[in-house]
Amino acid sequence: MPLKSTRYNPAALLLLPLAIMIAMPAAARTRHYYIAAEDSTWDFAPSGKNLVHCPEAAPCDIPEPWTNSHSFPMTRFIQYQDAEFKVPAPQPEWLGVLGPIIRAEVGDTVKVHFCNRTQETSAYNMHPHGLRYTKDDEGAHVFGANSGSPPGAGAQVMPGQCFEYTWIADKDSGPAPGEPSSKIWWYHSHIDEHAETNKGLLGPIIVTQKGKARRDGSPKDVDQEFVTAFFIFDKLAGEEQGLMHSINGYIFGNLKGLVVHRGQKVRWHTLAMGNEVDLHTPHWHGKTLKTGRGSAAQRTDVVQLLPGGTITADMKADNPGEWLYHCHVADHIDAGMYTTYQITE
Ligand SMILES: [Cu+2]
Repeated sequence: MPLKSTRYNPAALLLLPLAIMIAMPAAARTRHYYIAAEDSTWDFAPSGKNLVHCPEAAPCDIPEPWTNSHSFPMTRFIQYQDAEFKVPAPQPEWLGVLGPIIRAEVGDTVKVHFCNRTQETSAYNMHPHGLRYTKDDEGAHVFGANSGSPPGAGAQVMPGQCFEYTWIADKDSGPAPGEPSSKIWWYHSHIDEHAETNKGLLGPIIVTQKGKARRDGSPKDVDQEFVTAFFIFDKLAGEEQGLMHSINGYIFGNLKGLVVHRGQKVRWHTLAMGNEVDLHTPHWHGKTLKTGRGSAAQRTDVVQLLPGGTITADMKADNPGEWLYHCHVADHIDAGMYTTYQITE
């Protein structure tokens, strides 16, 4: 019986590199971000209106004491597309006052080129939650109480100066097995932490599970991710008319752009920051959501946040309409901590 030919097929050989590329997880990347701290003015209600709830007849002005008290000086993290910090990077409308979303897939390195471009005399820095860093890249001005060690090199970035932070998205930065495929963390300035976050120096980091990320770092199994931060900014030393009960820096429905299409899988990352009054309970009308995966999954339409905390929940957007999205704490509703999201046909 003749032996079967074992000659190789040249065409198959040509396809081999492609097959290997498809089978292999994407190589770890180094992702560069150019971010500056800058002075700005922020309007928590640019329309001047309550765009969601109008118990009296129109015009639906922002109620007192905030009617004419919703625009204040802020300091914010602004992202640029280039190393010269000339071209600002576009940012989704719904991200509001927050700094840019810093993304990584587990295994990636994040390099943040940070410049303090404020006109003030204060130093600022960038401190990440969740990612791995050395002391120099901690971005926090603290001495070691036990060893007496000094703050790291990136602890103070004076106006006019820059620092390059190197942060690693290692396995422990990514989602655990019972969590969704991407995970949210805070970053913020950390010298006079409360004063600086209250000025607006805060933003999100999203880490996607290894092998589950698109090229831009977003999770492949989700159509749209939203980040919503619940934070009562105190702009007038505790006076009521300076307490901005905001979602991403907007009050009374002025947060716009939370729009998805019917059938999309939507991931909501919720965060809180602030003081003991910043216990928030984001509540979605119109749809329930799922936190966790597999046996850790729970169905809910309200999540519980404390300062510094984060919770991620997934929604199947199959109920078209425009739905209320608000903090469920009674005082916070009165102060305008709400907006709407929309599921289009
Ligand atoms: Cu609240």
